[in-house]
Amino acid sequence: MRQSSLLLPTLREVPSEAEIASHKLMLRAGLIKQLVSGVYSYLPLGYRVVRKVTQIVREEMDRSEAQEISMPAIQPAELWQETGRWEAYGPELMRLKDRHDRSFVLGPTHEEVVTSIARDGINSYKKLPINLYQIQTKYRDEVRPRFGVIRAREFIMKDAYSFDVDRDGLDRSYQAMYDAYTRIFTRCGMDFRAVEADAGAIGGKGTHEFMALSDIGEDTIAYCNSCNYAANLEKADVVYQGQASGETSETLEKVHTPAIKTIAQLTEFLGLPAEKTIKSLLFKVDQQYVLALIRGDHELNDIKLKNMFDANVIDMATEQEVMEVLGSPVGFVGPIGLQEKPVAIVADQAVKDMVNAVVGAGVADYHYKNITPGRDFEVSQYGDLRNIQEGDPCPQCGGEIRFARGIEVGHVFKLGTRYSEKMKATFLDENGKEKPMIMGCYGIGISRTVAAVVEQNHDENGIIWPLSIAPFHIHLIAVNPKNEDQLKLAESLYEQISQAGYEVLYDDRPERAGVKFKDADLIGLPLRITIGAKASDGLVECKIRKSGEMQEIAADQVLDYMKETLSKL
Ligand code: 9G3
Repeated sequence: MRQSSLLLPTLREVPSEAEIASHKLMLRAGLIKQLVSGVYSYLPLGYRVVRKVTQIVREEMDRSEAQEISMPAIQPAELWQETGRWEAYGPELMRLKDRHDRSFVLGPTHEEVVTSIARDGINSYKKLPINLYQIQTKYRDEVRPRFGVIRAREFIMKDAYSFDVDRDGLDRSYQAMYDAYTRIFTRCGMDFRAVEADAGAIGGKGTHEFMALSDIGEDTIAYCNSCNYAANLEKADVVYQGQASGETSETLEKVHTPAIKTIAQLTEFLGLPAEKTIKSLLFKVDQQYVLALIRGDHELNDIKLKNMFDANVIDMATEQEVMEVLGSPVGFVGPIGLQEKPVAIVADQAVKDMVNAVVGAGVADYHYKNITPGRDFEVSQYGDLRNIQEGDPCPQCGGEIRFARGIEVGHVFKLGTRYSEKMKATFLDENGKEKPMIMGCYGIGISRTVAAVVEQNHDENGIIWPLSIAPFHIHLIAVNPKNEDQLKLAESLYEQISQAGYEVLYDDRPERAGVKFKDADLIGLPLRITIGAKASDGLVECKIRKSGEMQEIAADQVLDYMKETLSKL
């Protein structure tokens, strides 16, 4: 491709809302162009990368014997009403009406559509298992799109759905997708981890997220420094290290703590460590109020609290609700004297061993000292309700837990019969008995994968594409196309390299050399071949973008050098 004809609007400056490297670089290198907030066009260079990622995904999905289909983005509301999701989702679900005033959604995902295809197309165990997948645009009206295509309102996803006769079959389908994802992200040159994740509203047991490691990742990964344990912080189990404190319970004492509201103020004021205090946090879990107690030096994990009640919705109570339900101002909430109140009291397992702790007294400006759970108040349920912390023991091997941040680029779920039951997608088993199909669903963010690879592969000058998904393999630069020797050698090399089957971007623009080199570093193709003043001696300069390594090569050695060098990238 001649760069003089390529639509490649590189930018020197980027809009201020571009905060992270990949967003800035994808705009500056002319890969994407924002239409409106959270909605992007992929320009030629960017779309070549999307196509490469898509091709890798397609190859590995086909290798796992999944069957590619294409489902509509426009989905009738009736389908979403069958599964109850029409009502369950709020403004994030993009809805529209057609000319007959009928309601539709723009598909954020395709469980309903694919289950309706399975329901109508499969009725015998002989046709199972089957895995249907598509690579298609999804629509989710994110409240705050950010980070470029990483959190966009329209994005490209590969979504796959497996259908099996039983749980063992689902486990096999799930493993096949898990292995395919491992191959896909490896081939994309990504540094990733598969982490245990919370099944969320989807329900079902067992789900993993594939995380691209990155400091700008929105998710926190808890991993073990000794074994292969890795889990999303939402999910990571805390090992209960119950040990009696050995202290004797002192007499309860009400202390005046004027305007002392936070744990920090409390520990300072009373000269006590945070692990001698208890936080009392009021939540609304579905329709009931729950007071969650947690040690002062721990963080409450609201996903674990939601799962303790198998609830759909969980929200922190407002200050007003705290006053209404508990009759206590925020900052002085405590578990004492709530027997008559409409609230369930639960606690993290670490609270069980506490003796002579400090809690809010339930009235402004007072706390209780020498609280002992079980003596001074009842807890209806103890459980693992806190976030794991760095240094905690690994739940798998007892090693030490460390944190990393990640960008979720893939997610594999065991759905079970959540959709097939609601939509009556059944099959007849070998005894002619009607059963719901057992489903799994599997997503990869194609556009998000491109951005994650850029996050992991760039320097101060620009992008450094892994060879496998680079928009072109070679950047061929004629320093001065007006010079006869340079032009002749450049044109002949362009011809030869293209003939040899490499993808070449040939910078034939009448620009200054400095501009060409800056653009080449920004665009980040793996190998740059420069035709300059030494063309008359038949010499060219080769630069490997990743290492910066430069070498002078005789023009007639270029093809051999390329074969050798590219195979090692
Ligand atoms: C919605 C909206 C947003 C959503 C969903 C539904 C996420 C929704 C979860 C999934 C699960 C899997 C198949 C591919 C892999 C992920 N955001 N999810 O269901 F209506 Cl507005 O999409 N789907």
